[in-house]
Amino acid sequence: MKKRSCCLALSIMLAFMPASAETLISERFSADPSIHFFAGKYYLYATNDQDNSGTYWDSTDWRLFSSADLESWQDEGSFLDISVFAWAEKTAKAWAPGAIERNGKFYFFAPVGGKQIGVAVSDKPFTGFKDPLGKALIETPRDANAGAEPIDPMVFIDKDGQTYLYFGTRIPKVVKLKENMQQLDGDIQDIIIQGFPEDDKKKKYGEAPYLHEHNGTYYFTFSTGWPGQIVYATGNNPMGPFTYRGVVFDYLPISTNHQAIIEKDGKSYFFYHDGSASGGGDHKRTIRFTELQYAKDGSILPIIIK
Ligand code: FUB
Repeated sequence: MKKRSCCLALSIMLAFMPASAETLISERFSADPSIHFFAGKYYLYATNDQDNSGTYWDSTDWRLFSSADLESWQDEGSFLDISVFAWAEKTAKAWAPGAIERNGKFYFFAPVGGKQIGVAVSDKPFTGFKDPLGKALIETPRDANAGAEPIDPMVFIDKDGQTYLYFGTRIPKVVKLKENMQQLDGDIQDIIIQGFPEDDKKKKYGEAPYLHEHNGTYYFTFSTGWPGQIVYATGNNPMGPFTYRGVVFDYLPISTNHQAIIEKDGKSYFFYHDGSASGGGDHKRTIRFTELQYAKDGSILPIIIK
């Protein structure tokens, strides 16, 4: 009875939610947004769908877009090729990346094929990235508890300076990084998410882990699978556990869903991809964003695109 009234309440709430306007970053096919504000400018790192075969996510380089104001966007080109990682297998694909700035250096975390994560570093956010390690930062089965498919790296630096690397398919993983951003600082741990609704078996972790902090609460967002909703869970520690809170962004008519959230000047933005552009689809996605809003109690208002 309780569950039914909860679902009814959600449906009514969704029906009256104002729809959000979206902004398309570029007509060029790209996906898996990783959005940052570096050195006075927004930088968006992406998977390069334009160059894939159209039948799989098989591009081998990453694309970069930039913007001074979130309104006008520049295509900075194919800024990094998977060959920067000399150890990458010949068949390795370049999937959803993550990036971060630390002590004036820019770090790019990249899934290399489905089994490894590499890190590249540069003095500039848009060029010059080199592999300082000469080997994978994370690799399965080399590293204990790296999981079957260590992809979709995302990096978060907490207020106390501690860095956390999130990644993983089907089981979300987290590991602390040392200050040099090139060494793990402890064991890779599974992230515990509690409180998934018992009446919705589709609500589970799939991929696209993302951590952000808002008003002292840690928000862990992710896709529930293939296809997936973007849902969120909250907690008071970046390592978790997190408690399921609800849906942020509903299923898309394509097999993947992948989000990134940035807060700037008191506003929050939700970046995502979809397959709705002309000629688009599962493997030809385009990146868009819209405003993300919170209710007074800190819950995220579900996003419905106009
Ligand atoms: O772009 C390839 C894969 O599709 C990403 O790694 C996943 O997050 C999904 O968006």
